[in-house]
Amino acid sequence: MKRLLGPVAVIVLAAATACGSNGSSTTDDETITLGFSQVGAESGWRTANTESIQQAAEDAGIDLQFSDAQQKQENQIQAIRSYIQQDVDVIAFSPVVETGWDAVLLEAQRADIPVILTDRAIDSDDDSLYETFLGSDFVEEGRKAGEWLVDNVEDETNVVELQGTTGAAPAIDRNEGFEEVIADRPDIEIIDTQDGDFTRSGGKEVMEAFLRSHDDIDVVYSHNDDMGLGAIEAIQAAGLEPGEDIQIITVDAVQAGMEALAEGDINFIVECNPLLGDQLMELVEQVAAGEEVSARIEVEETTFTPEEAEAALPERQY
Ligand code: GZL
Repeated sequence: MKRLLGPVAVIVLAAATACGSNGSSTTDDETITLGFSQVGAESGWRTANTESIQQAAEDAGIDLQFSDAQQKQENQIQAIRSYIQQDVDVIAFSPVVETGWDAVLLEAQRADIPVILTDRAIDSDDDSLYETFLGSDFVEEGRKAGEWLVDNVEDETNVVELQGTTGAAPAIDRNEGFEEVIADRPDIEIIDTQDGDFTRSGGKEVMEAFLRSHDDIDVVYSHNDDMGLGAIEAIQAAGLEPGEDIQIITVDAVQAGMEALAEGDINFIVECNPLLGDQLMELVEQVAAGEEVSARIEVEETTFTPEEAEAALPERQY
């Protein structure tokens, strides 16, 4: 279905497809086709995000063309170009890094295909290249992590930071928010920081290197649960007690992270909500109908202590 322009759009029919979504269906011309380029499958958060998007597309009767970029920008650019070729109604994607998108988004604009950013943002001077951003405030997530640390340590504290993928919005912003808060505490110092690529194996390798380089680590600040879980393996292999000898703060609050938090291997988790599917499909329908949408839509999220994780686990959706 091509995008209805302006007031002409009276009723947008989200007709049921002949069978499931993900492009396997033969669809009538009233069905909206969404081209979605996902970052990859690097973490528990990403898996939950993908499942949310796929389920929501099916529920909304939207024909979803889905691609996994395996955390490579060139794969996302290629996927977006293929959606332009297919002349989909809407393109949505989670940009693996913040920069390098203007050219391909200009191609989508020239093809009159609206673009929605989900999860991660881009750094561009031209905000006409996309209709809206749906996701979290990563700087605020970093501040929440810093606030817990400031409230829970009294004296000299050495922090090592497991950063997410270099150039990714959550990595840049979670570092910014955390540093903003600890700046007021000269006794809290980040003694080392390195990219663990948001993966469990990356977190383990970087933590092993940190432990070889430093014998005075007090706290790990990990930009996601998966790298934090890898750090736990490295800390245990070094004969140290995670959560005790070395405290751990992470971001996401996926199932495995929350279980480690409840067990005391992690001390505090800042939630980053991956369940964007339903809101994304509502935006897709509005944008396909030519309706105006807010430029930025942020999702609700909270924080967890071990006790709160224990209580929340039975009801968690991811
Ligand atoms: C955050 C998302 C990040 C998660 C990681 O919205 O982009 O990417 O925090 C994931 O787990 O890999």
